[in-house]
Amino acid sequence: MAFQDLIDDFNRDGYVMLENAISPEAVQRLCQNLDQWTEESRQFDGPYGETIDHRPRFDVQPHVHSKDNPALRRVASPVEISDDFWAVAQDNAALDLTAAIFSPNIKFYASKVNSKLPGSKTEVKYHQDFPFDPHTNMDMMTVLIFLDDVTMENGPLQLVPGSHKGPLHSLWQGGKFTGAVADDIEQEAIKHSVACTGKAGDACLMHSAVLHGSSANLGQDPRRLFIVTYVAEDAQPFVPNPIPTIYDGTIVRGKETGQVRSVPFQMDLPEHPKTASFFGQQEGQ
Ligand SMILES: O=C(O)CCC(=O)C(=O)O
Repeated sequence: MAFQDLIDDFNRDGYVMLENAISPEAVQRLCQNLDQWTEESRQFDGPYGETIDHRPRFDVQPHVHSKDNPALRRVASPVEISDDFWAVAQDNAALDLTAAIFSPNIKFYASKVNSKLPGSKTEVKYHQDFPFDPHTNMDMMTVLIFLDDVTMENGPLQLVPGSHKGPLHSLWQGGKFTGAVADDIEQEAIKHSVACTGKAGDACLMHSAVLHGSSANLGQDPRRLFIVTYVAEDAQPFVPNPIPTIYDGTIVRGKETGQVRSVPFQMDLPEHPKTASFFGQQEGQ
């Protein structure tokens, strides 16, 4: 598809699929790192490791993860512990497309791996990313790089096309920060969702206001994503980064302008996570 068609699709739908966003060699390198981390996870029976804000870097699925059935579900800021991940975050075709869509000046904000191993039961309740990470403007892109083929069986990302043009939904329910939208909004979202499937190396570029979630991996193969958040250089954060990293703010395309650009919006402020990842918040911990 021509570059301009990808941009037009993104502007209409709030997301676009990009084939071969990273090379097969890069996929292989990232998977080797991840295979090693998954092996290591067998030694632990709960979240472990440490990020720069002293929360666990590695998160496992409660009641499922064990030595014999590793269910590593999240690696926070893998770019800090693997040069392979940092190299991909700084240079990939989805980043080029992000720069073409939002601004020639783009900074790196955060990264994570979401891993759904077969039988792991990991699922993601519906939410928008922006209310977790509000910035002065909404030019924030979540790039989900597929490290495995993503099929209808292994728990693909499900998203609502066009929802980036709609309201910002609260992630607070009944006075508690749940990191998820209300049940009625989720039920409606499920009815209008499309699944993002594709080959290892492809990427889904998703606007930070798109409503999305995903269900458990019911297949026999893993579904692992390297998820990178990029923001326009003139978007300044309102809250501390929920996945803090030494690389936050690194200019990955273009240059620093020292500008701030603001757009009007209203939303509930998020609660900073206390658990290893937002999975804990969604589970009410
Ligand atoms: O892993 C997925 O399917 C969705 C990821 C996501 O929404 C998140 O981590 O915020």
